[in-house]
Amino acid sequence: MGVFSTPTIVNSWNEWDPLKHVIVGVADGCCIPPAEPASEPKIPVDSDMRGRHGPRPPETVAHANELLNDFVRILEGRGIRVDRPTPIDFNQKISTPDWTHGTMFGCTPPRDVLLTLGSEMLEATMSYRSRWFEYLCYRPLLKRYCSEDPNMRHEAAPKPRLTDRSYKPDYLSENITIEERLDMVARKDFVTTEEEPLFDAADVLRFGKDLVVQHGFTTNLLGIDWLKRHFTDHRVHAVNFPGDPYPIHIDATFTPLRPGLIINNPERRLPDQQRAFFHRNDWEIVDAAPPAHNEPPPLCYSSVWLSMNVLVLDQQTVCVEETEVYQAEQLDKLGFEVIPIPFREVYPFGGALHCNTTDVCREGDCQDYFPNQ
Ligand code: DAV
Repeated sequence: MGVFSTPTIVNSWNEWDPLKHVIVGVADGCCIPPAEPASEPKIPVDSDMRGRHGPRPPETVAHANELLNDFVRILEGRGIRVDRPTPIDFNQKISTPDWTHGTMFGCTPPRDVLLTLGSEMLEATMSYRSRWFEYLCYRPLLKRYCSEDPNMRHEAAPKPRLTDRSYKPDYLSENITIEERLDMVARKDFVTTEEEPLFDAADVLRFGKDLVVQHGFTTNLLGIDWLKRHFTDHRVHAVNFPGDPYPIHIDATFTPLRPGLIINNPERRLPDQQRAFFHRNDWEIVDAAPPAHNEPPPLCYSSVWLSMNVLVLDQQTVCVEETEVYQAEQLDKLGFEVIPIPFREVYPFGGALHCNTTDVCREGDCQDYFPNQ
């Protein structure tokens, strides 16, 4: 697998320059982990996942893998090199000195774990206990990139302890109505505390010199502060989206498509004050088209807004889930060639096309898209 003529160069500064090399997840052995403080508020009370944990049904794993493999072939057909992580046995108990947890999760969404910026690939702290060891699945690739690209920087953010002090004890979904939760989220009252830096890589969007980071359930202010201190040549901007009752990962909420153009989930609008920063730099923020489905597929954590979790291949070309016809139509009108990708049955494994990939290399260098700070 992989296009062998593509040499290993780790280089990616944004979400839209021509994609050359990418990691695509693998569904093998993916589990529904037991409940934990961080995941509890995200799983709706009436979800089919409540009270259920352990390996996902094998036929769903096989189907997800087929769709992932088909997606890989489409990317390779366009000359993009694709690498895959190495799954470990996720259906085993894990522990640290502070806690034990019944199972891990999987390695389908590399975007959540790894943040590529320039020649650096950074392992995020993560914020779920079930995902604490997920980085191990990517170590074989990171080791290889490091040996093949002398400029590659393999970094890891400080592993968090994730004791009960990292989560608010009273944040259980049964006790909180959706209205109360929306009010809490608008006040930036999230499930995670400020005990220690926490971030998932999928809360970070890369705009060259500027990084836009969602403050929410999976990334706290100390996590954003850590990113600021780490990426000293960059400007880090915290954003939040009050309409999202479960703000986990920015990539079904705010999707940059090319310089100057972002689609924003109309149910999770960026507040006016934060919008001003984009507007004074000539960025247009348009409402994303509605999802084609009223509900997510069975056993899925994510919302129907995975419709906007698209993978931009270059400034004219974008991969969209094939049933998301309204999103495809909007992107077509915005001037993109839309590549339809059958992927809905992968959603339960941790997301759509952006989640299930992470950049290794895009053409281009670090540019300043926000001269008016
Ligand atoms: O809308 O449920 C999903 C993002 C997954 N990386 C949502 C967010």
